[in-house]
Amino acid sequence: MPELQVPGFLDVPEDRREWASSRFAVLPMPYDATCSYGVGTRNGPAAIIAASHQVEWYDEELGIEACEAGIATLRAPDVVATGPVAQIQAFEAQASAVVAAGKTLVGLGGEHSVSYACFRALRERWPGLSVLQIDAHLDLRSEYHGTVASHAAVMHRMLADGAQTVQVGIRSGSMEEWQLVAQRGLAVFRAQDIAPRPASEWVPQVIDALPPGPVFVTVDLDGFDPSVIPGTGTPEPGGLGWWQGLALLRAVCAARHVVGFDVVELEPQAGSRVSDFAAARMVYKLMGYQLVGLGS
Ligand SMILES: [Mn+2]
Repeated sequence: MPELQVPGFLDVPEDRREWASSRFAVLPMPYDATCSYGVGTRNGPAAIIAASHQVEWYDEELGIEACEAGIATLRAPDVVATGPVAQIQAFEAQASAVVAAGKTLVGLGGEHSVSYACFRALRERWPGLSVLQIDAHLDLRSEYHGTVASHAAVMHRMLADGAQTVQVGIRSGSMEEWQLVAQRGLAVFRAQDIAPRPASEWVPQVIDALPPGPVFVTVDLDGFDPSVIPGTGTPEPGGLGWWQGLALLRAVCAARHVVGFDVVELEPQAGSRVSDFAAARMVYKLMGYQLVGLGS
């Protein structure tokens, strides 16, 4: 049994955080060594957990307390000093323990490179796993600053492993990344194309672009507009609104078997709890959506 932390996500009482009975397992991944602009996403997981203590347990949209299903929170691992590849492997070992125990993996970042750990653990269990990414950035570089384990290369790694990807909210990428999108015919929903349209129009198109099997949802918080979530390592103007993003997350959980998800790239801002709380709320919304989701 992994080592748990108390208080963990939502600070639920003992009978709702026991390892054996919890449906959800929260894995903090406090790591930001390859970040290129702001640093501080290593503080993201702790900030999300602290903010979650103020999140209302009852979800007025779903009419349930999702935490009744049980939320265990793993103790944040020690960050190893031997480089990004080793660090991601260390997170992967923890994520694999969660998956092997049959729990829904809930990763908290940390820079976006940590999502590869969740992806690997889930894909080992579900070889047909596809990935829905909310992000401002394509993250399709083959490497960045000399390492494949960079936050800017995380989606490239998943593609290289053979996963089908769908990317939403994108508004930044290099020429080479956009060329890769064109060459491979990747499903990319740019922010400027979807932001002005009602979610009822574009959300079904996103879902249709996903294969029918199991899905890993990775949310880089900079996919949302900085007016909603200003505290990210690389903020980009013109992102998704709160309700737009939630509409997509609810729809994917209803239409597909979401086997795990993560929320990454929170960079807590001194003097403001807006981003921390939004991130915590989003994690809990995802738990609720996944719980009531009909996907298989
Ligand atoms: Mn990003």
